[in-house]
Amino acid sequence: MATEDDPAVLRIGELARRVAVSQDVLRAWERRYGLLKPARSAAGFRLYTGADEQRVRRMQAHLAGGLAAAEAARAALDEDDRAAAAAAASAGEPALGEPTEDVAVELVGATTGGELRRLAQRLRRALDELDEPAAQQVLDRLLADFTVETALREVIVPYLRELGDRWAAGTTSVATEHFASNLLRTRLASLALGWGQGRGPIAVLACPPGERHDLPLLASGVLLHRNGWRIVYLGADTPVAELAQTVADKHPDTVVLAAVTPDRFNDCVGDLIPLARTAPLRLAGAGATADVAAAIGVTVLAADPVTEARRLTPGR
Ligand code: B12
Repeated sequence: MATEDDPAVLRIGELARRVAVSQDVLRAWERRYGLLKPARSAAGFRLYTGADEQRVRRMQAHLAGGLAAAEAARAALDEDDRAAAAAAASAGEPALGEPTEDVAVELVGATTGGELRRLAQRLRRALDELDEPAAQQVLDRLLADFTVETALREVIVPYLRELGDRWAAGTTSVATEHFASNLLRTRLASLALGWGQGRGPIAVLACPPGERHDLPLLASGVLLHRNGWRIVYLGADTPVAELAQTVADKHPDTVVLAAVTPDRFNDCVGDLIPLARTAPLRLAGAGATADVAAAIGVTVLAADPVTEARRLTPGR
């Protein structure tokens, strides 16, 4: 925590001079985007650290690279989160999502990696206990302190995978799995409000017939919208003819079809081949194997939703 006596600590005037950004703009970036969270002196003055200065410089670099202010701030904050998580990992902390003792979690809680791990464990416990208010509280905190990208990659996706493993091993109930996936789905859907707005490229997102796992697709939509895309979301179990009609109506810049098993794609490969000739179709999810993609004549988004949302976005 920065204190006024520390010679490395900066007041707002000094920070503004160093980065050549006005004090008003620095305060606006703090208020609007949470880019800075300065400590306060006894007299209430904002106190900044070298890390704050670096974050402002990264935001400026992203602005210079053409990102809108909100996206530039998010990118700068995300880089901070990742650097802190990497530092925590190289300091020997256990992987995120691993169940750990509360005491150990408290000891590393001062670091960003420790904070993420503590939130992951609290989320797991709340969901296991079917405790909706506690789970929402953890998610509130997670989304206030970290970007959606970090929350998804470091906490929510690892949790879902671990939940699936426990379900397959018979060590968690179907009730817990349904409760958890419905709660997370509702929360992700709330981040999707308004994702059809804007002037960006259009993405149509769907799962093939019979596929009900739409959580990663929903997450991808949220991330794509944060990168400037407009989303047309058809979601789970979409008939190919309906998808084709939507493509004809909306003229999307990309169409992503996601499934957990290749069978879902194989079952409709005959309908997907003609669609792939007229639409910018891509496959995603664990079911999007190289074989199935080759049979349809399309490419695969093989990485995680955070990485693929960035790769798909023009100019990123
Ligand atoms: C939640 C859940 C459900 C929920 C889905 C709710 C919803 N609306 O999505 C419900 C209850 C409906 C469900 C049902 C079933 N499920 Co289920 N489910 C899960 C669970 C726990 C989480 C799924 C999830 O969201 N994962 C998070 C994603 C992000 O992780 P991921 O799939 O590993 O994806 C990675 C990449 O592939 C990529 N990716 C994935 N999708 C996309 C999309 C885009 C656009 C991009 C860019 C990237 C990307 O990013 C991820 C990170 O790298 C998984 C466990 C697991 N390991 O995932 C089981 C799991 C997928 N389910 C499984 C099974 C067996 C079923 C059922 C058959 C169970 C049954 N007997 O009824 C049914 C099938 C329903 C159907 N017809 O589709 C198995 C599948 C095994 C297999 N390969 O065949 C799993 C793996 C559980 C297990 N360990 O056995 N399930």
